[in-house]
Amino acid sequence: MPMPLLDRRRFGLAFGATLAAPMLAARTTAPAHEDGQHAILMLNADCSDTSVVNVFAPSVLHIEPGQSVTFLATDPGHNTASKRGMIPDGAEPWNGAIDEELTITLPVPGIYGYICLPHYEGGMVGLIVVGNDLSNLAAAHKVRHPGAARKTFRALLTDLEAGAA
Ligand SMILES: [Cu+2]
Repeated sequence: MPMPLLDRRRFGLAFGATLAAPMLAARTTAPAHEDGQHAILMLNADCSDTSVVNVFAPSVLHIEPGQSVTFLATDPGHNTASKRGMIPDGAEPWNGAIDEELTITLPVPGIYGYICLPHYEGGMVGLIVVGNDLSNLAAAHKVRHPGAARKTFRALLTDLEAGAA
């Protein structure tokens, strides 16, 4: 039976209010904040498609060199770690603890691939692009991954190359 209009509207409002912040952050290209601060949410489900579980939002984030990104432990059970071979030469790798709210600063331009260790095989991975520099794209493409991470990284890198992310 369809929901009465009023109830549906009320549900929609409540739903929208609860998810307003994650929805904003889930856009693939977040605008640079005035203070140069960015956030990536570590989520148990994608807010735009809850059938997609364990995601970073946004999965691709563009920032300027020297800006910072904070990984927020919005949902429990996740971490963030840079993926070897998927960060630019001379860049510092990172490896956060589970549920750690980790802030990293990225002065070196290029593509940074990172993973959530518990959900790596499930495809919980993401990219940060610093200074719109795609010069390590080919190198990033060559890195091997288990399970769904292979498909997810390939899709993210292909979109990036095509200018779609
Ligand atoms: Cu995870």
